[in-house]
Amino acid sequence: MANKFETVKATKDGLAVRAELEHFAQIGWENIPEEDRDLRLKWLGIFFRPVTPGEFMLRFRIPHGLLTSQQLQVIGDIIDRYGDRGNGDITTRQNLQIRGIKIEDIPDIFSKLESCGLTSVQSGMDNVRNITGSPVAGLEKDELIDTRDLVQRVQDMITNGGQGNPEFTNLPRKFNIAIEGSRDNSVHAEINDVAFVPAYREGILGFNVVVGGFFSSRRCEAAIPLDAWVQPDQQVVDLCRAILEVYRDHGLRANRQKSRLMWLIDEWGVTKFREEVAAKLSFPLLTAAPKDELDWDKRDHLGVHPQKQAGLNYVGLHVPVGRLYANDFFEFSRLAASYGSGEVRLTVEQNLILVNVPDEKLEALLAEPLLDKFKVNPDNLKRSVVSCTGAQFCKFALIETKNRALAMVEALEKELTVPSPVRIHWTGCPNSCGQPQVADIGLMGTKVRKDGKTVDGADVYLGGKVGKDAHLGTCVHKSIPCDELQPLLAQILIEQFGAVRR
Ligand code: SRM
Ligand code: SF4
Repeated sequence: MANKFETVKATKDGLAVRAELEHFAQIGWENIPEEDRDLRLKWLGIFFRPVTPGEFMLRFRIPHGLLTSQQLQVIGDIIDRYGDRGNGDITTRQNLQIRGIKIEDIPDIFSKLESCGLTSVQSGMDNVRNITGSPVAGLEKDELIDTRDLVQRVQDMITNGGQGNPEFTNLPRKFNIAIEGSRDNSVHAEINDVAFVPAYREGILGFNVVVGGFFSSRRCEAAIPLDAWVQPDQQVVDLCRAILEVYRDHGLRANRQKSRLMWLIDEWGVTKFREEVAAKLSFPLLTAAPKDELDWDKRDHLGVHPQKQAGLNYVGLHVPVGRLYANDFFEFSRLAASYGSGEVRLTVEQNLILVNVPDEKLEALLAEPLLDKFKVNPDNLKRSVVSCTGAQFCKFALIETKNRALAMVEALEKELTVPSPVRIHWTGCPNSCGQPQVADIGLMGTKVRKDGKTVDGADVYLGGKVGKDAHLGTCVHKSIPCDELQPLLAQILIEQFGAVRR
């Protein structure tokens, strides 16, 4: 028996609402048929927010997290019209979401986005999410493969160059792809449905492929080897297409809790899955290289770093919990254009990197007032805090996250000196958008009974390892009331991360 979402998709493809946008803009959000408003609009990246009805969220696709100064200006202009209600978040998939959006403005917004090469198509529901890559691709001398072009080509295949592609708008569930070209696993390959990691096979540099990684409230799994190696060219695009076709045509659809790719791999076994995928390719799918080249620990890319291009630098700026306002977009746009090459990069840690800054402009850049807010060298706890959206805008949230995450690290920093960065990830519910399982300390929102009342609480995850030999952390403390978290976190920081009391 098909679940509700399958029926919605079978009745009318999600992309079909594009033809109705002008009409929706005229009738207003209250009068849009519910299935279109709450579900199908997500195929265009337009998310109805029950927490702020009438103020939609727009989720872009920013492949590889690459943005231009012009695009930042356009995004700032879009949210500026909503005053205090407009803001933007850098997401844990190196992407941007903006808020406050009125449905009547969507036709105008979409034409503005198109004019600067941005799209939000197929960014929600049963589609492939933003495709991630190393945020310093093309900039560092130790890079193995510059994946920027590949990521764009995979996105173009999936979205038909941003125009929308009905071939891949009815997957059984969401789908995550990452292509790593660096040595530090900056993309968290292990938590993607498909990830490409650099590997030499018989002296040729290409990618080993891992499949089936995902988080959900029901189950969390790290990706497993497909036992496949591909060249860093059209083979990557073709393999993504083949995997998506197999998943689309054979993925499990009856139970939405069991429809991510790993459930199909479980049912078939990875050998059969591989055979079905290989059968769709026009080239022989080679077995994996014996080892991959992920041999660094993960970096946070904050601070000033010389690029491989002599005399140029990238400058990583810390964006507390990824939150930006219109003026921040304008300012980043200005800094990127006047100090760099007009390009910025987003990271899965929800930060932003200015690139191609000449040595002689560094001093003036570092003296810019904006860098008081977005620091190049924040304290060790603050610099590594990541948070999902939480209760401010997300109806699934069991707790507020972003403000709480910042307040907590500020309180802990007053209490402790921490010798090196500790990655603390907050997520407002078991959907795990804030990836607590990859953190040094992960906090997952929950509700807890305390003194006869229901209060905000968190489950505490420890042991997540990222970069080389990545593995997922596990829940070690359950249902801690949020007002009891600070002493517990302080104790963990002292015992496991070398913190000392001030
Ligand atoms: Fe997520 C659903 C926000 C990354 C697992 N996620 C949602 C929704 C759309 C729910 C909703 O409609 O309210 C959230 C939107 C709230 C809002 O208003 O912002 C939401 N997810 C986010 C973001 C914005 C968190 C952030 O603050 O950075 C991230 C956007 C990524 C992007 O740019 O596309 C985000 N979500 C993730 C990740 C992390 C990742 O991809 O590395 C995960 C876990 C990895 C995974 O998917 O395997 C994740 N989100 C989920 C799930 C659980 C999926 C499942 O298979 O059950 C849901 C719920 C669902 O899909 O039914 C969900
Ligand atoms: Fe919302 Fe839960 Fe995802 Fe946080 S983890 S954004 S609360 S769905």
